[in-house]
Amino acid sequence: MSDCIFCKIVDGSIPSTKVYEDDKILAFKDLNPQAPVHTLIVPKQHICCADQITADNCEIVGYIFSKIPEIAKSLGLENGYRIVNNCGEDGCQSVKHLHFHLLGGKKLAENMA
Ligand code: D5M
Repeated sequence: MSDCIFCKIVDGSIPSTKVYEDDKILAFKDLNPQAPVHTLIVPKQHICCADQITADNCEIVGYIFSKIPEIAKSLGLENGYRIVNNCGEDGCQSVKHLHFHLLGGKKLAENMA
């Protein structure tokens, strides 16, 4: 999508600090980190949000989760981490391209809401 900033990060027209990339997904450092390690993991294909995951496009979600242990290990998150997805208005999703926050590097707060 031409006006999507994460599509632009995927195509390289907006710079990012990449931590993992393959033909299907990209992981890069969040611009506004909420923890010592804060990485975003996105599918290269544009899916707007978790609410738009269907039987036809859900394979990429399993693929992302299959790569998270490797990405987490590369970031030194041996002691655990949190994966967060914000969806839609009430979920405070600010970038309308499906992404998973990978947070860690400290004991995270218990309160999720
Ligand atoms: O999270 C969207 C996240 O995306 C938020 O934590 C900031 C981050 N962000 C926004 N623009 C950039 C760029 N250009 N590089 C890296 N990180 C970025 P949400 O779940 O939608 O609230």
